[in-house]
Amino acid sequence: MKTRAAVAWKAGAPLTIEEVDLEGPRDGEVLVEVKATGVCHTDAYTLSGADPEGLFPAILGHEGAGVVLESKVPWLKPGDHVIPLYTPECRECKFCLSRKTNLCQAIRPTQGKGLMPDGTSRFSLNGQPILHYMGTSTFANHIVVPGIALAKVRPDAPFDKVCYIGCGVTTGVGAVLFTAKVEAGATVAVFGLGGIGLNVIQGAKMVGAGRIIGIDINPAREDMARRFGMTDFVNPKDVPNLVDHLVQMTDGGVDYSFECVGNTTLMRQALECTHKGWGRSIIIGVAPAGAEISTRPFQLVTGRKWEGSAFGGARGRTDVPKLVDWYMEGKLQIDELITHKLPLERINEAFDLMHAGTSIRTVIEF
Ligand code: NAD
Ligand code: AHE
Ligand code: ZN
Repeated sequence: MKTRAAVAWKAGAPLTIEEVDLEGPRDGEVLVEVKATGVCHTDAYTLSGADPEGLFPAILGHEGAGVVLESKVPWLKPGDHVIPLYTPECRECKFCLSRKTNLCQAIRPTQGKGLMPDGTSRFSLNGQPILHYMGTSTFANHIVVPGIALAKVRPDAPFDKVCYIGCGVTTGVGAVLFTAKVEAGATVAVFGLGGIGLNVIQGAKMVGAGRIIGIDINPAREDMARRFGMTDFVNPKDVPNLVDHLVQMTDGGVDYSFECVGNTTLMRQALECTHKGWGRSIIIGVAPAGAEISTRPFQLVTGRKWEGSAFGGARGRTDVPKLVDWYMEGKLQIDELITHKLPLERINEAFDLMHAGTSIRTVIEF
């Protein structure tokens, strides 16, 4: 079939809207009509050329929601509403069976090469293959994805809101609930108050954190963050030493910190502002190719822990439908974070709004 898609031809170049060819689903695969997709900073990161796995030409996008049109797996049927999962859940691999991680590896090698599990692409244009991205490619109106990479969600949930659960909401809220398991009363610092950081704040509020400190160089982020539960705001530009400032504010350091920017200097500061003996710092931000983190090992010897979180530690097919329910029950706020909506033809503006710090999330509706 033909479908409309925004194609990334090379690093740093604007996306162009093309009518591409899409082959139908093979065994274990599903054809989905994408109804809406968010634009996450990770799409911008890959488009910039900083992603070692960034291959071109490709159809980016990994924060979508849509409807099944054709299914070659028994657990999905046409008409089902789904959220594509860049972290699938096969429930059979060593990783899924371990119960220690959400990082299902069933299709990870081909996914990282922009290919379906059989090593081929379903997208092409004039006979030239176009690569998939993160196994999802939600900047296309129709996609073929492995059935293990789809969460079935309730049919009354609005696509233009729950698409954000496909990455940002789950990543932020999940990092608090599933990765860190923050307890009520804890002091939390959130570095970066964008589409991910605000969801970390939302998660921290949900679990009853006592104090939630937000850190961002964009002062415009303060209002929204306070509405989501931030109790204190720090602009690093206003303090001589960010770590000292945070440690003094919190009588020795925070219990948990979350880095939601992808900046290795901030990652170090996020670790070093945690409390001696028990502080835990969770890296969420994605750093450019070749970047490395450093600290004095003494920071770890003295009881701090440095960790990371992908997709909020969520098991997609199991946990994503629950987050959709929480949104529908009014337990999760999403609407306020979707600051802009655009048609696919204007998708490049979504990246401009993100880089200018004007948007939290832009959602593209097909
Ligand atoms: P965003 O652009 O919406 O937000 C980034 C925020 O960081 C902005 O508010 C910006 O002002 C702030 N910022 C930038 N530099 C800063 C600095 N030096 N100090 C303090 N604040 C600073 O991006 P996003 O969509 O929220 O994504 C954030 C990061 O998380 C990205 O690196 C993205 O790739 C990554 N990410 C990771 C996962 C995961 O599973 N680990 C999932 C989604 C996104
Ligand atoms: N391709 C990059 C890594 C990118 C990365 O860390 N991705 C996150 C999700 S970001 C969503 O917005 C992730 O889930 N990582 C785990 C995985 O298996 O990719 C690189 O550096 O190579
Ligand atoms: Zn993302």
